[in-house]
Formats: sequence, C-alpha cells, structure tokens
Amino acid sequence: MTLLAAIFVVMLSCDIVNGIDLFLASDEPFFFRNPDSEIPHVRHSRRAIDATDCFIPTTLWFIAEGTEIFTQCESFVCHNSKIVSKGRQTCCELDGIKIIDRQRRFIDCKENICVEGEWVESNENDPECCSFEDTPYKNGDTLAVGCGATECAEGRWIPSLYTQGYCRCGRVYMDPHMQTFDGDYFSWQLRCNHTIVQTVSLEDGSTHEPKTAVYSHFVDCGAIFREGPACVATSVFRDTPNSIFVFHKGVDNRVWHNGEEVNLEPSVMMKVAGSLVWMVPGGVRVQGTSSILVEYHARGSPSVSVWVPPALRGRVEGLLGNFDDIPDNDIQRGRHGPANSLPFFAGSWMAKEQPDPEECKNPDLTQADENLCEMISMKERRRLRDLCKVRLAEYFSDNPGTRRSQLESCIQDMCACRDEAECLEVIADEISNQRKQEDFALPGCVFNGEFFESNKTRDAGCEVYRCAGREWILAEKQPQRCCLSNTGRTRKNLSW
Ligand SMILES: [Ca+2]
Repeated sequence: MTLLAAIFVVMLSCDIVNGIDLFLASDEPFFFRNPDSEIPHVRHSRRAIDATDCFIPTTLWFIAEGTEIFTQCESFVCHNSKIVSKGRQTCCELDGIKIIDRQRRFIDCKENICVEGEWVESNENDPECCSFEDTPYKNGDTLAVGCGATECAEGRWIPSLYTQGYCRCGRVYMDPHMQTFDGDYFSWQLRCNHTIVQTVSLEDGSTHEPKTAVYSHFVDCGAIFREGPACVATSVFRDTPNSIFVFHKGVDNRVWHNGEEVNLEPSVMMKVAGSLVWMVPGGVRVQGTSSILVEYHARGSPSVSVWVPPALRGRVEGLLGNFDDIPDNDIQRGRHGPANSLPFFAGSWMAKEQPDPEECKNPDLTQADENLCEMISMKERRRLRDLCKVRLAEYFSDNPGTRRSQLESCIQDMCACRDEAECLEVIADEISNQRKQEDFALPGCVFNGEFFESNKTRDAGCEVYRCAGREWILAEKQPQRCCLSNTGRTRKNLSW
C-alpha cells in the first residue's frame, strides 16, 4: 500500500472523512461514466466519500455506486463497493491508447468522436489550435515570420524565440566584437556611429543613404572596463527610409518608432508600420518589412544581432561583412571599395549622421588601436585564458570554431577589464544570449527561394538532395526514373 493510500485508510478509521473533497484529476488509465449524466466521462469531480464507493488502488480514487470505468476496451461498474466487469466493448485508438466509444478527442485540430470503434470528425475546432490562411496549426507549432517565428500557444499566436535556420545571423557585441554573416570574427575598437549592415543599392552601389540599414553607436563601455574600449549603445534600425526604430541601452520593453515611444507587453507581437515588434528575454526584436530581423539585447553590455534571409545574399554589406558565403572577404571591402587594413575597413563604415559630429569629424584611420592584451605579460595572458576557460566553460558553444572565437573574445575583454568578477558576469550574459540564439535556430534549407524542412528532399535532374539540418547533401545519385546514357552519365528519362 502506498503512503497516500495509507493516509486515506487512517482518515477513514478516524471517521473524519465527511466533507473530504476528492479530486479526480486524470482520465487515464480509467474513464468514468456518471450514470445520471449525458457526459460520457467525468474528468473532475468533487464530493464526499460514501460507504458504497469503490476504491481503485492503482489511482487511489473512490468512485460512486453505479459509476462505470473503462480500461483497454473493457467496462466495469461499481456495485456495492465492488468493481464488476460488464464485458468488452468497441473502442478507438489514439497514440497507442485505447479510447472507448462516445469519447471525444481533438485530432489534427478537429474534434473527433469514437463511434463503434471508428473516429468520426465533428464540426468543433480544437480551441488550443491556431489558424493562418485557413491552415490549422497545433498548440506549440511555429510559423515563420520573416527570419523570426511565431508560436501557437493555446489558440493564440505569440512571439517565439525561434529564428529560421536558413537566415544568416551576424552580431556586434561587447567591446566590440563582430561576427559576420559568413561566420568570420574580428574585434576592433570603434567610436562613433557605424553602419553595421546596409542594403546595397543596385543603381549606385554603396551609399550613405541606403533603403535599409542598422547603425550602432559605440561609446565608453562604462565602469567595468578600463578607459579605451567602446561598447554598443543606442542602435537604429532603418527598416525603410520612412520607418525608423531606435533602441536604447537598458530598455528591453520599449522602442522608439519615428520618434514615438512604443510600449511593449510580454508575449504580444505588435504591428508597427507593417513591421512586427516583440520582447525577448533582455531585449527587443523587430522583424522589418525589409525582411531583416534585428534583436537589440539591452541588458548588461548591449549587443545587436541581425538576421538576413537568403534573398539578400550578395545584397548587404557593412561592418558585419558581405553575405556571399565566403568568410575570407568579409573585411576586405569598405564602403568605397577595397580596404587594405582593418582600420580602413572599420573606418569606412562610419555613418554620415553622428550624435557628436565634432568628435567623429576626422577619424584618424591610420592610427592602430592599442591592444590592451599586448601590454600584459604572457603569464598574465595565460592566467586570463585559464580563467575564461574554467569560469565560462558551461556557456561556450559546442561548435569548435565558435568556441575558439568566444574564448579569444573573452581573453581580450578580460585584458581590458577593471573588475574581473563583474566582467566575467557580463561576458557570461553575452555568451549565453548567443547560445540562446544558436539553440533557437530552426533547422531547414532553402532552394530557389523555397523553404524545405530538415530531412525533406528535392530533385535536381538525376540527383536527389536532402536537407540535413541546414545544408543540402546529395542523398541519391540515380533515382528510378533516370537511366545511364551511352556516355555513362545519368540523364533524365522523360518517357517514364
Ligand atoms: Ca563574405
């Protein structure tokens, strides 16, 4: 006898059962039928225990005289505190569980009733499902919104942390480090307002007045770092020339759109001038009409993450590089053409508009920034390396390349650090934010603008490609309808 059953017995023997409320909280593995009710089973019931009740040891429930219970298509009835079999009856199956006649279940967003062992669809919709363009989505399903996603939660679309795996993410973070769209990493001490990404105009190439751009203003990192490094502060997302969003450090529940304050609520996607805006832990996301998704992480040391869809391949540039699948050329092209050094590359992306025009008037691009890590001894560098490794091990990425760059970034940040404990906390927060973004990237592949879920295949003549996570891999060389030509090459057999 379990402890709970023992407690019941003690209660009965003490004659204190009157008024005890029973709570029948589950309908598995038994179903209850109330003989006085049209409702085929009682899911929740509250009443006092009676002497004629039957006790079911497996569930610790008492059921009333006349109550029917069912398990695995056999029905029973409670009679004089004993459970008596009434024989087998027809039942339906759902997810490997037998469900008896007259029971109702939601299957694929529609209510189904078990009628003589067969599911029959009724007109009732599952209230936990959502619909989009007449297609039903189950509770927990996600739907792509640009590079972001929305999730069906109990009948209502709410913002999701997921991003589409086929979109590329670039980010600028800490003091500052850049991760380009093609996966290159670099660090450079920036001041002033810079273009981190902008669309390339097809007419006149790179311009200071692009249709779409994201700008970040880099200022002193604050007390935790020694003087020198600059960190992301206020950032601007110019979705279109007429729709401009501004994000501020420390503010994770508001954005400013065309100068107007927009207050956000958790779990609500707001539509602002055609764009969607919502809160994420520690920050704000905007899915622009431009198809670019921006996340401003406002807490700790702010960071900006930008997702661009495959349609923008070859059509964006800026501090986060050109998106062309080649990491090596990411910091070679400045705004006005090839840049032969990192200072010229970074300097060329200084924006035209500056909050403090005097300070940023004539930046000296030739002056290399002093690297604080070069000013410390090898021994000290090794100590910082070990500190980063040990203290941040749980936050680092599983991807070896990303892990290496995270470790290198951490060492550099620690070289500039004033308060080691505080710095480690800020770095851990930043890395865990990156980790969250990685973990919430949905797998999938794109071909010719069409999206394919992971494991889906596509035909390419005589070859079949399969989407493995986020990459296309050759799955099959010669599908049945292809045959070998005389030259030994496969060709499509159109007559089949
Ligand atoms: Ca590139």
